[in-house]
Amino acid sequence: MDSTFTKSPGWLGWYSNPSTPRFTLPAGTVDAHCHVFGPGNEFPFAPERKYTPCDAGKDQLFALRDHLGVSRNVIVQATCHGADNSAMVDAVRASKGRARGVATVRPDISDAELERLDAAGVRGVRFNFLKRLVNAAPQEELAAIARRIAPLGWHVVIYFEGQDLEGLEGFFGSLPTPLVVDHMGRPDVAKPATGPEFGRFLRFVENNDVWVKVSCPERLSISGPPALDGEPAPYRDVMAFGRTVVEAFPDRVLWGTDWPHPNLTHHMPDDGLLVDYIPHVATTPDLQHKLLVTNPMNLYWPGENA
Ligand code: 0GY
Repeated sequence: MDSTFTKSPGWLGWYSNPSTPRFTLPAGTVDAHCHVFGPGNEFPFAPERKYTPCDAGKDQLFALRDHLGVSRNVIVQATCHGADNSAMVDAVRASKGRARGVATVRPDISDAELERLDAAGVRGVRFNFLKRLVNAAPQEELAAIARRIAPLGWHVVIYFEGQDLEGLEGFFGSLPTPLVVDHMGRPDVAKPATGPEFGRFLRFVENNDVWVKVSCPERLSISGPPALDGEPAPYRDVMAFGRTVVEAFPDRVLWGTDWPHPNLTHHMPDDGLLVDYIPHVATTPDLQHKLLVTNPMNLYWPGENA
């Protein structure tokens, strides 16, 4: 049952009956980008939120994890919860070591609270540059947060759109932590993966301590997930971007579902199909293992066996 909150008009709920993937995920696979929403009557959405989602709690996330054959999750604080990390932390704790978290924090957060988040399993903070999701925070404020979290060995997750990289890359390069880019920096897939805009992104990754999530084909795609001749051809206009990144930076790529897929307006992806997309961008067992297991383990569970 949904909480007492009223969902944003046109809100699409997550796919309730995902297919069983044809692609078998390697043992130890990490879904390195997903969220929890509420449930709102237990973990209220933040007053400053830009959207009100459906409920999508930890039990539903863990059921999807098990259905897809995923072992672990990285749960990224969603903007609808602002800087109240309670729902995310509750889910990470409930996972019994099978999830890590990425938080949203304000610069006045206490050392004790940072330590509490660290002990719970948080390993990063997210800086969001999408105006439809957050009011822009001053860069000095973000830099101050990065300086606070660097000694904990955390990283900064950055979410921006492709055309904005030019204005932001100097700031990103000045941050003292590793960076993790959401959704390949949101390229405009109407432009070629070999073109100058994506070229700038690839140079940025090459020249900095950057990891890249080759996630969200469903969000970036213009063609969508049509079935051709009865065969799924998942998000083919995004494939060249993902494959380019995986092949150029095989040791610094991550994959995630982005469940429960906030703010999609045209279609809600079948999460099983998102798994079937993976071998189109990571085309060999070796690349798949790095993308799905080795790399996220190195970043989020260093020293642990998958
Ligand atoms: C994503 C993408 C989006 C939303 C959020 O925290 C969020 O609200 O991340 C988006 O609307 O593009 O990564 O889930």
